[in-house]
Amino acid sequence: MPHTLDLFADSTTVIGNAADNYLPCDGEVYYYGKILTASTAAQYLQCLLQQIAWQHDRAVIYGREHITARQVAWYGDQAFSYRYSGTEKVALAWITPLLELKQLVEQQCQSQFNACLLNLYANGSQGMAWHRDAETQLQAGAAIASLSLGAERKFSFKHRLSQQKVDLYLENGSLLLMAGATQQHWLHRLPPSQKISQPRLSLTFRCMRLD
Ligand SMILES: O=C(O)CCC(=O)C(=O)O
Ligand SMILES: [Mn+2]
Repeated sequence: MPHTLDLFADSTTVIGNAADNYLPCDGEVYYYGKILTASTAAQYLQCLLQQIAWQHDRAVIYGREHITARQVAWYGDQAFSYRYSGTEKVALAWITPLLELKQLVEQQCQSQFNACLLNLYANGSQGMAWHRDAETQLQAGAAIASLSLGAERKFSFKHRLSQQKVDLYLENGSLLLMAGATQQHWLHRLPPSQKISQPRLSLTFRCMRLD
């Protein structure tokens, strides 16, 4: 039996508040803060470390294949194929803890998602370079919600034209929503930090096109 944490029965969630748009123009980024208590976040972190089918990612950069230090996993409503950075993944079927977290995230940000890309960074030496999530297989303009578990990490945005930067910190158990024209106009990254020795896991809930 998969281990499940009954989120809604024991009031372990916190209602976030995402009043402010962190971006000054050309997109919308809402930070809800912590939507899970520390103990619920810790339980989900342990549960997902064990139950997710983690794999090192392959990326083709300037024609050469690299194996990324971080590990990833791809789940969805159906066997969605997702191609990015020269690699292709086929979505696995949801497992119970992921569906619980999806339900919570959907409730918080009043949006529906049909897939989730998970990233696991073993420590601060691992991160993600500047990029945007604008693949044609994603529903154009659909929001992406990112739930963070584990070590707090800096997250940065950079405007593609003006190069203006916006930084924020993603706390353990927190939710971030990227919406509107964000992916069109802004890049984002998870910068490395040698000071961080603990793991962090992100669940990025997405909307794949159905055609
Ligand atoms: O780990 C994060 O918070 C960022 C992940 C991300 O940008 C992505 O999966 O596209
Ligand atoms: Mn991204």
